[in-house]
Amino acid sequence: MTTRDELLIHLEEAAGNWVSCESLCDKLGVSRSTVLKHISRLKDDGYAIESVPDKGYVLRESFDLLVPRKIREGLQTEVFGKKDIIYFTEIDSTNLKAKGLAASGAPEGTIVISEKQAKGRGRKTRGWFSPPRDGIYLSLILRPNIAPRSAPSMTLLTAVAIAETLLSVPGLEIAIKWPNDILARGKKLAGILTEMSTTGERIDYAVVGLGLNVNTARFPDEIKDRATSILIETGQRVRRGTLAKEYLKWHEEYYGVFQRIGFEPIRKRWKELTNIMGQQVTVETIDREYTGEVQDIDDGGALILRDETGGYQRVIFGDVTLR
Ligand code: BTX
Repeated sequence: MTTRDELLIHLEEAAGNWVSCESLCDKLGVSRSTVLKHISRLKDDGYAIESVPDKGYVLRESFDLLVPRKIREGLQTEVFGKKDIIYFTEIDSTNLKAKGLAASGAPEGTIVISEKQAKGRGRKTRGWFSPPRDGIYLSLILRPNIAPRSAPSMTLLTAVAIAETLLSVPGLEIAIKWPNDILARGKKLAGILTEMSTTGERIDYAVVGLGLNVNTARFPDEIKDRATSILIETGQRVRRGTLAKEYLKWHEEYYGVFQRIGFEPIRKRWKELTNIMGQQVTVETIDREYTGEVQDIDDGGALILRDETGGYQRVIFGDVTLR
């Protein structure tokens, strides 16, 4: 963890009490000037830190952060988030970090979370707009005992977990869009990026990244017509920590169902939560375009389309547009 992040965590753990500069120097093993430099940068970045000579520093307690303590408090899971929670105020991409940790043996249930991403990633070479402290940028390490061909089901399972989480937000109407989006009034509220490493017929690890727009008030021009947030949809700010914990709970629950029973109950729930069943769609994949009516999703999470000739097409990956 960086000194800056450790410093913020110490302030947060003081739970609204003053922390002296000396105790921060001791805890972090750094000089007074280093502490002053980091405090000043954190303040510039919008962290609600007050400083008073003789007393030291205090982080306003109501400040909504995703620090490990806030995630652990009242977290209703057995494994997810119960082991390591790797926290950053700033990172390039939580998925990249999680992949590195998974490759060096981090256990299932480890999460990487950041207040901001400088290079948040979407699918292919796309980016994910990740402004500081407005959204949830969280990557979860999984080690599922499934064949790589069933990997898309991990994304669909995650979409169901996010949808269940969001159903509890008053005034929010959501739908799942195959394969990796959650929409509100047709705009993208959340996205999922599943990445994995395989050896032959085995998945070594999967990293499931969630980007959820919570309190984002504005989006860049290029995406403002297609993106939305809970704040924009409901007019209400929501505490990100509460949502992140709910999400981990739902995700672990469905992951358990998946391991005990299989994909079928998740497939059933997914179909209830999507708005694309029976719709005419175009799906753009890397090498071609499919058009047809959405008939189903299969037991591996692939989309089943019926084209104009009455033939069926199975699509594993792509971008869906409603026609
Ligand atoms: P995607 O490829 O389906 O969507 C990416 C597209 O969505 C972008 O090209 C842009 O048009 C639009 N977009 C970008 N940012 C946002 C946003 N904040 N809200 C709505 N639309 C947006 C979706 O990929 C998968 C995104 C996963 C993001 C998480 S965050 C934590 C983890 N770490 C990481 O680097 N990525 C994942």
